[in-house]
Amino acid sequence: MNIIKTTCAYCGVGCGIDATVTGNRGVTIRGDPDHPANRGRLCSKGSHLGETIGLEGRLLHPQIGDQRSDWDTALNLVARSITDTVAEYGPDSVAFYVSGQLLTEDYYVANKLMKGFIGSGNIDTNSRLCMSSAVAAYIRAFGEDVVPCSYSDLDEAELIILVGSNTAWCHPVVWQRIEAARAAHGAKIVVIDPRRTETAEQADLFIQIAPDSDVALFNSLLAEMQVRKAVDADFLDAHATLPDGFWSSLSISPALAGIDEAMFGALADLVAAHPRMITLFSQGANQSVVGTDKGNAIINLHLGLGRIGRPGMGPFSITGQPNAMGGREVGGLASTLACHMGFSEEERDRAQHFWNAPNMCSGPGLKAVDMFRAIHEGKIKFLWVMATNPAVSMPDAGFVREAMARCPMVVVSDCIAETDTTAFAHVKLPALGWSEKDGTVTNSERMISRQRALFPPAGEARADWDIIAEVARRMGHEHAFTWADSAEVFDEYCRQTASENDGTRKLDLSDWVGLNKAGYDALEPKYWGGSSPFADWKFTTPDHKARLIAVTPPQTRKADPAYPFALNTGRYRDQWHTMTRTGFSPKLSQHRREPLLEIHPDDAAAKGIKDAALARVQTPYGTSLFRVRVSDGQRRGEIFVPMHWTDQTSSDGRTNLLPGPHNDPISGQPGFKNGKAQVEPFASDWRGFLVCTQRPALPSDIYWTAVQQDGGWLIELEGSGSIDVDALLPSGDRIEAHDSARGTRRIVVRGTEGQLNAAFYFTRSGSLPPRDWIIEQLQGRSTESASALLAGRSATPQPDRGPVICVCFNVGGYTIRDAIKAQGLGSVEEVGACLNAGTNCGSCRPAIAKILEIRRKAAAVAV
Ligand SMILES: Nc1nc2c(c(=O)[nH]1)N[C@H]1C(S)=C(S)[C@@H](COP(=O)(O)OP(=O)(O)OC[C@H]3O[C@@H](n4cnc5c(=O)[nH]c(N)nc54)[C@H](O)[C@@H]3O)O[C@H]1N2
Ligand SMILES: Nc1nc2c(c(=O)[nH]1)N[C@H]1C(S)=C(S)[C@@H](COP(=O)(O)OP(=O)(O)OC[C@H]3O[C@@H](n4cnc5c(=O)[nH]c(N)nc54)[C@H](O)[C@@H]3O)O[C@H]1N2
Ligand code: SF4
Ligand SMILES: [Mo]
Repeated sequence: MNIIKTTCAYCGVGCGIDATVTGNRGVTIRGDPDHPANRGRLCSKGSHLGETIGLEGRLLHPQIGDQRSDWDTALNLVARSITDTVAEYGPDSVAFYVSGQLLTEDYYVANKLMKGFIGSGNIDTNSRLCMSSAVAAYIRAFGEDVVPCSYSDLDEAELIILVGSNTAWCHPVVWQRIEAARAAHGAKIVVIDPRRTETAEQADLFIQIAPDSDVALFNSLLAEMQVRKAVDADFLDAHATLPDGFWSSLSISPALAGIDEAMFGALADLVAAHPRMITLFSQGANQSVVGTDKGNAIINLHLGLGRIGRPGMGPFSITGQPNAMGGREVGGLASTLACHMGFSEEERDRAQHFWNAPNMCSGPGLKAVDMFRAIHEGKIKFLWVMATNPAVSMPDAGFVREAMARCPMVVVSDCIAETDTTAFAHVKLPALGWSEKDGTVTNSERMISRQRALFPPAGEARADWDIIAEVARRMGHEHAFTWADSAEVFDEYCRQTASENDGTRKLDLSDWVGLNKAGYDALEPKYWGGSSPFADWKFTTPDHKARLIAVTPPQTRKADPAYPFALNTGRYRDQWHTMTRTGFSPKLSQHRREPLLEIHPDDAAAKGIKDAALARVQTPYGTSLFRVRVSDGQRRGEIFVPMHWTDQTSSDGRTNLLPGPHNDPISGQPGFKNGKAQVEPFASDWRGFLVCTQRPALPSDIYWTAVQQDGGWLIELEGSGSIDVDALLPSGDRIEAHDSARGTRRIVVRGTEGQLNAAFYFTRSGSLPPRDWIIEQLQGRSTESASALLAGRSATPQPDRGPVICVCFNVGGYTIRDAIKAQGLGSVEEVGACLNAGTNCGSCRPAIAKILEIRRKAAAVAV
């Protein structure tokens, strides 16, 4: 069998994959044992990539309006539209909104076209929403956007502090590496998060801080270290500069972070005792109106203790998307020019010479939130969206939709035909997806790896870089946009990083220059900047010293009685962003089937909100509906909802109608994690669900969510009054049961060969059957009797396995609980040996550990 080495489509861990093509769009996926980022491991999302690469839902040919078009017509239209818009309104009336899910080659070509040939800085990326605060913090501290660590530092660390990172869910393979460091040499794990996440549950110390109080906490830690005489004065003297009055600007004030002295003392003891300390930070730090300050407060602590540039230590911003870093390197942020250069005259001249550019931009462009505001105001008249779904993922998404609806020309390059964003496109361009595209990505630790094509293009899809280059040539830039393949684009990009560099920028890819196609195809994963780019303690500032930055905790927000809750948002373990790919995987859609509103029991009680009922969340920007999960993992006064559901997957569960456009004044990154909101119970008088092989059109006047399951769909329904069942059900042999006392109605529809086509369960006051068994009946020919199908339970009694914990082996929580009890299992390994659960990708290991813990506590109480 022919193994193709490639890199995972999803997160910034950047796991290597050994893919074996097994036929027409069939593939076996294994972790690449030789890839340094994962050494053979893959999480649930990576393991199930094979389920997401079918042609279902793909955009297969260019489209203009609702009509199928051909490439020539579509590309000419896009090129002419840009040229005409620039001619009439100037270069800044045109904008590209791109993505960390593009390859480096795509990004390079888009950036070159906008900044050197259209002549505007208006290219920004969804990485603005993702880690632009970390970028700004690194630049303030080091003079350049350089991540100073690599994953091997995690292997050597004695203390790993996770700030605003649900690592076990969002970077699972890094999490497994952290756990391995704990197993190998007792590394201590601290989690700092307002929510008790599955990551927090596994921590040695969990600091449940108040939202946005990280600056207060890290300042306090540094001040405390000074009191304890743990500051590294020699390092500071030789390698850092401090602003005047730096030390007196700090205070020890754990109360500001919402934690008590004892908790703070425990944290400070760990910090004092363990020089080999990594602070890994993610969206809880970045997505804040003080995100840049949070980054610098973390970096300050490391610099103050001299904990950087040595094995096992450093302030480590972990990136979200597979190529968020590539975008930062190429210059896909509106705030950088290219290849870690800014907009000084000298740097613009340098880029202009290198590109031989006719229309250099004069300065930075608009950052994402401002870009959509300018579209709304009519200042931007042409928008090209590539590999991102802003109608879902931007804050104040209602406004963003209005902006796109007003924009005279919206072009969207995507792999998927129907997304909430393609709904606004005048022109849709089909892009290659993962498994077809071919190029390079950079992961969180600056490691450049190849993504390789497994299959020929779907339909007429083309590579993003190729699409952009086609448009550029049609705008008259033939000479500057002609490459035979992605290898040539990569070579040009590497040459730009090296051009007039002379050691002024750490980002220097001279080593990769001159690779021919064969060399590029054979490229092995490799770091730029080495595994420790600041091992020499020479930073990219003029004096080569790092800078501590005075940062002060933000003012506490004034209480707003109309919106008394703090609104936090984030991710689920098995869904990726707007579900355009993971949503096709039945396995991945088992873990969370609906978007849940997590709320503290006291708040729920005060509001009259019941577990498993619906609740409405309202902010000054919009309203959404969620299923309630009462959870003591939330702090009082704070709620959490996931970002994933869209108009394609729910009637009202779209989260980003809620957050406002407030962003960090330095980085421009939105504060997605600390909005203000009101929560109210949502009254309904019936609830139901439908499992079906074909998804029907769903009405807009009831609550619904739709996820794919093996063999079909699961659609949850809730509302008031009546429901038009006939519109939801397919034709076929129909069996019905009613119970008017409970207002219960059940309908099963079978096909000509007895196969189950749909089953509908509805109740006004009774309960509904569990979902798993009936979903299983969708697969193949169910031998169950009509009465069993109507009951939603097998005629031969079967144990309820509970919610699926291990998606790889389909093991439910009750099965695990019962096995622990019956067989006295004491560890995740023993559960694995008994049930297989947790032995493949390992993403559910933290959940199994939690069940063990609950069982241990219950046993202790019983004794
Ligand atoms: N399963 C899955 N994995 C993913 C993704 C996905 O969509 N699904 N997306 C990828 C991408 S692009 C990204 S950016 C990463 C994101 O990865 P993470 O940053 O780990 O994920 P989030 O859930 O957005 O947020 C992390 C945590 O920040 C906490 N938080 C909120 N406010 C604060 C605060 O004020 N201080 C602190 N210290 N913490 C706070 C939240 O409660 C949350 O638990 O995940 C990547 N990996
Ligand atoms: N409330 C809230 N909102 C958030 C966040 C949060 O934590 N809370 N997190 C933010 C963060 S960190 C991020 S990164 C964003 C992510 O938000 P988005 O970028 O909007 O999310 P995706 O679903 O990943 O969208 C990627 C799109 O690109 C398409 N695509 C995939 N590969 C390719 C390709 O190769 N070429 C092209 N042309 N298209 C492709 C996919 O089909 C999909 O439509 O969301 C942000 N929004
Ligand atoms: S941790 Fe999971 S999603 Fe991230 S790169 Fe690895 S396999 Fe892919
Ligand atoms: Mo992200």
